Amino acid sequence: MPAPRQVCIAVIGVGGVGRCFLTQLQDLSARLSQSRLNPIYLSLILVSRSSKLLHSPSYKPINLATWEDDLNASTVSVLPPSEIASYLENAPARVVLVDNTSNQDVANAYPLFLKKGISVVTPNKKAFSDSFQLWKDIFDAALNGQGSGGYVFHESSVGAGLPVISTLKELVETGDEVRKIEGVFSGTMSFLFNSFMPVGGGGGSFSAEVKKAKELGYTEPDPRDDLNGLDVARKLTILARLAGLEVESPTSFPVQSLIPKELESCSSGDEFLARLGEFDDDMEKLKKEAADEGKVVRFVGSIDVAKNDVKVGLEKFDVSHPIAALKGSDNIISFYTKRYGDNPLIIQGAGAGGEVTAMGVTGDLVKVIRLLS
Ligand SMILES: NC(=O)c1ccc[n+]([C@@H]2O[C@H](COP(=O)([O-])OP(=O)(O)OC[C@H]3O[C@@H](n4cnc5c(N)ncnc54)[C@H](OP(=O)(O)O)[C@@H]3O)[C@@H](O)[C@H]2O)c1
Ligand SMILES: *[C@@H]1O[C@H](CO)[C@@H](O)[C@H](O)[C@H]1NC(C)=O
Ligand SMILES: CC(=O)N[C@H]1CO[C@H](CO)[C@@H](O)[C@@H]1O
Repeated sequence: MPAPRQVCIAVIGVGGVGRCFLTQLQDLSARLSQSRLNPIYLSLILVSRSSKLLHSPSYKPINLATWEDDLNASTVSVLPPSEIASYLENAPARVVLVDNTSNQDVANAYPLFLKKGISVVTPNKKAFSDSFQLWKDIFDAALNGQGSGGYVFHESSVGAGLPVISTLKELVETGDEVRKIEGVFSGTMSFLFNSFMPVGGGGGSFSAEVKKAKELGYTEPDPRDDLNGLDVARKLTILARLAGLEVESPTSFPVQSLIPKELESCSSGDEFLARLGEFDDDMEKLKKEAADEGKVVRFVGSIDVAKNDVKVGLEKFDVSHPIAALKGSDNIISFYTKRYGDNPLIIQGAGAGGEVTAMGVTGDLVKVIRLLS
């Protein structure tokens, strides 16, 4: 009978996603340890937020039921990624690091973690959408790349828990020819345009819809962080690279910003919102133009693989197109491939939210545990 196996978990970032993940980890840990044939024991050995860190020099497991109080009571301040890597490297079992931050420094350290045999699972887009060199360094170090280190998975970095990345990888690995990827990749932009120009008419002015989206909590604290298109550009960068294109960075292809030039220098998000109405005429004109053609306006990203063409911005879609029929803040991603022909493979559903994003992370963790066993 094989000895019971142990896997150590470290979690950096305990916001919406991290919190949901730790709840899911409690269930997963109980289920895996109760397997009669093949029990696996998970121990949480490090938890960190931006100001504090909880760990134990003897690798004593952190209690999953009281981690929050224990973290708050900790007097250890946050450690640089290199020191976290040294601590994890000497753990008594294989380690999986869950990065639930949107921090670039943590992302830059992935090659270091991986080389030390530490696996990484994360919803953080930064590592995979920064320079092409960082992308190469990560997959040159990873065991599921060219290297011999830990495994790396990042399903939730595009479309939250939706199986976007795993589907694209499977299409590529099984030899299908991916020709075009197109979709709505931002919950915020989805909500905004589904309200601004619903199929069948209606919808308020653009500035009013942005204010409404902010009040409902669908935007970043400063809505310009959504309207500049960079979040969508990062997701497109990841998918284009997985489809085989060497995209240099999320700013190396055309990205349409919805921030009027004159408002780029506003000193605050509130000042920006107060003045956005001055530019409603431009968006109204676009809306009318689309309506006259029997179309709606949506904020989309697309990748034409053969033409090596990646772009993000506003486009018009016939009211019968699946992108036009999207509801709420849902995402939709269409894969046009040789096998699927004229009818693309379409993935649609919630593309944001703590529970579904954490599901993608937990799913990645299950994959890594299976590979390590
Ligand atoms: N929420 C979603 O629907 C969703 C969907 C897809 C992908 N994502 C991605 O998931 C990630 C997390 O998103 P979020 O909304 O949860 O972000 P968030 O609310 O900003 O939470 C970030 C967490 O990371 C911690 N943190 C930041 N820098 C750190 C550092 N250097 N060391 C240790 N901890 C650090 C923060 O600490 P404090 O607690 O001290 O502030 C916080 O706990 C992001 O990369 C995001 O893009 C989110
Ligand atoms: C822990 O600290 C955070 C941030 O300071 C706070 O938001 C949270 O409510 C605290 N949690 C507990 C259980 O005390
Ligand atoms: C992906 C993820 O886990 N994101 C969460 C990380 O933690 C912060 C809070 O500190 C949440 O707001 C995020 O949703």
